[in-house]
Amino acid sequence: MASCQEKKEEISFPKTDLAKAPLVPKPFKTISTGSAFGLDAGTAIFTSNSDAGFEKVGKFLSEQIKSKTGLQIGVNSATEGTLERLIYINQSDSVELKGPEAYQIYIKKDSILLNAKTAAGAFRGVQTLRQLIPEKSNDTLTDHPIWVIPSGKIIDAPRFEYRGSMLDVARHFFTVEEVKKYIDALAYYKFNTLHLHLTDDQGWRIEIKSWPKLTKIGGASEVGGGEGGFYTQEQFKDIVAYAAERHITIIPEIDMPGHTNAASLSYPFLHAPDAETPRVRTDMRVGYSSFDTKKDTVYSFLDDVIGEITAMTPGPYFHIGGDESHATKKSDYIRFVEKVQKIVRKHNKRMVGWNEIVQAELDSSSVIHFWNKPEYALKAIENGSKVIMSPAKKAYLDMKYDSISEYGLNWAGLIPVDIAYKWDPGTYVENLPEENILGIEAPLWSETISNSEELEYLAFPRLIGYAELGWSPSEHLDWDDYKERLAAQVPYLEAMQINYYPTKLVNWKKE
Ligand code: TNX
Repeated sequence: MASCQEKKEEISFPKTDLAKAPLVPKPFKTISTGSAFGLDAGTAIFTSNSDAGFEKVGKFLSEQIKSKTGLQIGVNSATEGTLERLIYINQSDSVELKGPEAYQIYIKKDSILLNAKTAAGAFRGVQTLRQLIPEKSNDTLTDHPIWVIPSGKIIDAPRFEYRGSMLDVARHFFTVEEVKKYIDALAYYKFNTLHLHLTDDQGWRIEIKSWPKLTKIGGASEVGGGEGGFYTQEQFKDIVAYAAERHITIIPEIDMPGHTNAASLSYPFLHAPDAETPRVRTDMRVGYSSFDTKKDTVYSFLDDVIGEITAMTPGPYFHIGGDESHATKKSDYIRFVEKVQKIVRKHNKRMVGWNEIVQAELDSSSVIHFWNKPEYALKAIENGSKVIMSPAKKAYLDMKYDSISEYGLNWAGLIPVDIAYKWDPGTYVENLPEENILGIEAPLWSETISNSEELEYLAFPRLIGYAELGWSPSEHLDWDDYKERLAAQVPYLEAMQINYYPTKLVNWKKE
């Protein structure tokens, strides 16, 4: 040990400034102490053993260190003799940790201490550590490579409990691998939810064992005439588990009573006689399909569908869509939403629906997903319901950046990278109190995109800004400060082979 200590003394680090690290989302509070922790082959990770989740978080960190630096860092395994520096991930019940996702990091010369109440909090803190590890080692400080991590203290907790994105796998199908790649990026920026829009007029993407034609017939098409596709239940469970390992909850959406052409094409009894007759749809129109809200068999069908899906999703929510049901009479729509809410409650989930659902009488546990009408979001207050903020004009990842954007739509306007960042989800809907706001979600509709490269072109870099809007306190939301930190994300995006739109608004830090 004595020789180790001497060795440590020898390293004299250049002066550092933790507060200048380009972290996204920006932490609640950062205090610099000017020195450094040298990550090298002599580092070991140890974790609390009071909660099995902490060791998993330690292993995740070890894997990420390996892929970034090549270092093989043991978790709860190093022997005294080889241990020079320590990263300790500690379960703590400290009252200073506000909420399950809060964490604190103390970085000193000989140790990093990461405190969190829950494994989810530890996982969020690990993302901060990943961002603090430099791309390149310093090979001149000592006789071996060292990755210099600035010393100091970070105190952090999210502003909103719900920070999500949505992927429309219905208009175009995305493979399990493509969804996992998106989940990896969400995790890096501390998102905790991925909403999957699993069904629409053009396709049904989730296997339902009691109604096999949904995927056999309804899964075989997509926008533009491609072959479509669907997830088997095993594949869907695999996505849920992959997300859960990253402390991300999957929210499944079955859109209804409109956006149901693919379901009604598979089982014609579902179809409302007044709506357009089901046929394979590969166009982008909306608002022409509807379930028959008067038939009991439609509700027993939905009980089966909701039952099978909720059995595979551990998260608290089930999303019923409910948007743009222009082919359903208003009174029928209201009754339908109220009946489906009962089914969702029966399966022990909280119902989420696009903002139109407030026309129905809602349970206070149901969540309103705001996208276009502020007056609908405000109705949530009367009801005691929470609201997810996805204003189309600011948060829709499928809107074009500018008039020359390759992909995307423009019905809600163009959304350049600065406009996507310059709004506050806490005050966007006037008179909606922050305590009614569950959080923020950035939806990515897929009419114009069909693979990871195209998806990433629309999502990045805007998604990174939404991560900060959901996590960081409003005092930290400053475009000029943010755009510098955004520019520094290039090495991560390149290492992960994530495509992004290189907007001229940002001075990208390319090699
Ligand atoms: C509106 S937003 C829709 C979707 C489209 C999207 C395209 C919402 C709840 N419904 O059906 O895909 O616009 O931007």
